[in-house]
Amino acid sequence: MRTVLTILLILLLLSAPVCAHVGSPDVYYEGDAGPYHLFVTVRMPTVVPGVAQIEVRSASGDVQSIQVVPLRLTGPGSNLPAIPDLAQRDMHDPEFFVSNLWLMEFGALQVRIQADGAKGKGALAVPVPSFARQSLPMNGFLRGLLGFFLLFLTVGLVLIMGAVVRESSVPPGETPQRSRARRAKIVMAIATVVAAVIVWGSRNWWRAEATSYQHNVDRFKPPLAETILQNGNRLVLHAIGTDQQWVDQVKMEEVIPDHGHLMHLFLIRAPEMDNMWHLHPERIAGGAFAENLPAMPAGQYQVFADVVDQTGYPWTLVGKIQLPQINGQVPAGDDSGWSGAALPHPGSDTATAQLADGAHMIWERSIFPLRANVAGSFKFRVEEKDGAPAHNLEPYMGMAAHAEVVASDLSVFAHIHPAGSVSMAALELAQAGLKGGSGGEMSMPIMSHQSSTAKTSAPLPAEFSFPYGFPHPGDYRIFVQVKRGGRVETAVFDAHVL
Ligand SMILES: [Cu+2]
Repeated sequence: MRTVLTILLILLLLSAPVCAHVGSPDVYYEGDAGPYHLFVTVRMPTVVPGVAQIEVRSASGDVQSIQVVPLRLTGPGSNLPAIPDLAQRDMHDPEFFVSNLWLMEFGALQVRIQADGAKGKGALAVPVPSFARQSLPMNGFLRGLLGFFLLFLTVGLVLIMGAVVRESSVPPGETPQRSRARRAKIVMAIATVVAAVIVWGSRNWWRAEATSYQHNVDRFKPPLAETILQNGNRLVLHAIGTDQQWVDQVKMEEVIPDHGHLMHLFLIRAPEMDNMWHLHPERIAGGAFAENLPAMPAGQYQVFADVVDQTGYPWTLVGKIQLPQINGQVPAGDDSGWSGAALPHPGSDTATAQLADGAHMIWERSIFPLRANVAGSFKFRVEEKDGAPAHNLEPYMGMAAHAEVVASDLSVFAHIHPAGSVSMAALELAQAGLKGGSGGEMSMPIMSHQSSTAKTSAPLPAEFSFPYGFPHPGDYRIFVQVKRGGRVETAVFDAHVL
């Protein structure tokens, strides 16, 4: 029996399709667990419950052991971690630790990581949005095999019942009495009906399970951003949930601020991607969001709107809008925009982008070519016109830089930061939980929400990096945004990923 189960399990695993892409599910994070600087990658399972792979790389050589445990980010259970798992240390690469964790639940989870080594203990928590990307289809062979077993067991049950009634009390060598044979037929008829009812009930149970699972898959798909233009330049955005449970649970009235704003709205002219706006609409009555658009050219725009719900789950609302030429203001405050060259032909890679005043941003690419699903630290450097490191970088919405990674076919949109692909609001919740929980110091990746008042602080280094991995091969455009001399500037890079 165990071998059959093993075969079934292997078949189930093999039947998982390689990937159907919805965004960028894996989580990349870089931060401090007490005295240890760690790079964390959480490879998310395709289905939930499923096994996530946690990869931890230590920047220094003094981490002896890594322990990991998943738990809810907020609400019941969020401060009651189970006994953590010890991650495996790589034999050939002692700074690299791997662990496989079962994620049992949908929604906002976190993975707590405890590092132990020469400098004592340290902990960090990585928020993880847990969702299933699809229902796994059953392959034909497994279907046939299970069908065969179903028939075999059902027919076997009926025949055995008949044989028991007919022959169990017949001495060896004698034929069963006719009355027993008749009774056996009746019992077999009853057994057939009972077996049919059980099979029918099981089929309904299976279907109900499959439907409720599919419902969970649909519930976590990106919700729709319905946008309308009013009075010539006012954009009003409504979140449209197609799933009733989503509508009941995720309330736009209750979304929490993420690096200083309730919503980060990105408008990208598609398919050219020659215009990109990063705006911050205000919430208005009824859970809608609205903002007066800046001056922008007419065209078809792709809408990506980032919000974080009250449980700490990050949602990207997705939509489209056809806009006429907008005669608005220049973007102000934390709002920013970029206009430039359209997407180049597929396969293009760029490593230098122009900024204002002859300055430029350089992508210090050490890896050629870029490969999908490989975690890396993408380093960027800002240089003045004369090549000297820029000395006037300041925090933009509390961080050294923001980047938006967009696949040329719009199948991927990721808003990332030097701390990684995690939502900053969710990260703050995870940190708060860590402080109230088992302890461990953590550095604060957000310097300050009051980016506009940060002018008095010392300038930021001219170099910064983003931990990230592209989710699938293809062409990507990366918008890297920094604040320099009081002005938000956007550098645009194109990347071809194998
Ligand atoms: Cu950002």
